[in-house]
Amino acid sequence: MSRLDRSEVRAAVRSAVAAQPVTDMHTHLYPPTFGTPVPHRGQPTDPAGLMLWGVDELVTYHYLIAEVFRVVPATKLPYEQFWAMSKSEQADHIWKHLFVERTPISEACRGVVTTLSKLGLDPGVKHLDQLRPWFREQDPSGYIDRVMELANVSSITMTNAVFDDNERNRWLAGIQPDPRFTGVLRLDQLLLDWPNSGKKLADWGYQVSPEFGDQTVMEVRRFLNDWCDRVSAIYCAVSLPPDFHYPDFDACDTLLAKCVLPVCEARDIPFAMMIGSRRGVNPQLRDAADMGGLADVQSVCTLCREFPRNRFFVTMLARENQHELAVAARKFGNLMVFGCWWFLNNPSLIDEITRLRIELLGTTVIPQHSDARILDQLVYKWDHSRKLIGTVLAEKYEDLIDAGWPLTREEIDRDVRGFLSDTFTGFLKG
Ligand code: RAT
Ligand code: ZN
Repeated sequence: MSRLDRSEVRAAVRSAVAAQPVTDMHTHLYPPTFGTPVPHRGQPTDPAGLMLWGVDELVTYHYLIAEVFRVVPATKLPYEQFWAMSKSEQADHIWKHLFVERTPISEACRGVVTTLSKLGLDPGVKHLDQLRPWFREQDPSGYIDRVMELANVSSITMTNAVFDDNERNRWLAGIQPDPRFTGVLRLDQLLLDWPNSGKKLADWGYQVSPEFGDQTVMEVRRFLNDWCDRVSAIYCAVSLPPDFHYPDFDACDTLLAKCVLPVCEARDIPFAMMIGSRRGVNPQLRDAADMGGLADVQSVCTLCREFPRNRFFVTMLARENQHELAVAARKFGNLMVFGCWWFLNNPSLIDEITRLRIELLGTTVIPQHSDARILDQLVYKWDHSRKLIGTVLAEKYEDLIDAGWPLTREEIDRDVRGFLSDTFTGFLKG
């Protein structure tokens, strides 16, 4: 055991954080078996394919679509005109306005710069045509390996939206598992729109009716089990609006209490709740339409208390919820707080939230997930987050040494392994 001098801490943390492979617990990424719309090597593309990668996808990330409409507002370029452009035209428009005519200083813009640089490309080009040929040469599966190596990510967790026909039909047609990816059953529509999701279940051959009799409960459970099996779900998940309350005595409650949580318990898998997304504030922006709002932490406490045999992953979108949520996790061993979600995935907030969580929860937290939608984003999301987590950790260790603790390199390695991988995989196991 090598006891560290205070002056060695920063370098030791930096190298431990860089060396530790990440198990990324929440992304929207898919393997090539789900098809890709991205042109490569003269191969046929799949226009509705789900594997997104490459420079045009990177630059048209919905975070950047929102940003370009700030500088070229819809009064100058109507939404319909933007959506009628091809993917490359949209990317050219965004590149021109956010990267050439302005400094790409926002976090989402900087992410593109980091990614291109780390791929060995020049982020300073005036036109994306200078970068496109390089991406067209990549083979999608080989490119996944390359990106995972560069980002030092060892496992990618998908978000499998089973109510999306495009995705559902691909599963039904048979998908060969890709060992680099794990599945998660995402249940937004089931829980938040029972009138329509119930109809869909009925169409798919499950004997459900609008009033929740025993048969409906058993059939919804059968549906959940069928799909957990099909996607090999390592957990089930939902994103919920800020006004989600439990109990609220609505269909969502019944589905949670009688179907989803009992199925998760029986399968011994956690249930993830991502709370605070206010959907469609400006629907014209499509995927970029949503914002956040303050959520109710007490509802999470109620669920953790009333379902002690379930395990819950929880993240919230409002900065103002973070302290109460971390305190709630002190009260419930079956609650695991994770990630700086979406609008919180910004350096100043990651720094603040990671500090707060470590101070309240020690090592029992999962500081980050990537939420990548485009494969290449793994590179910047993890590069930026690793540095921030490392800075906070190093300071906490220095404080601990000042307090008299004989810190060792092995302890740092163990903690970093927990933060970036083992706390997540350990919570999955129960
Ligand atoms: O972060 C995002 O890209 C959002 O659009 C959402 O996908 C969010 O992360 C979610 O999982 O609902
Ligand atoms: Zn997400």
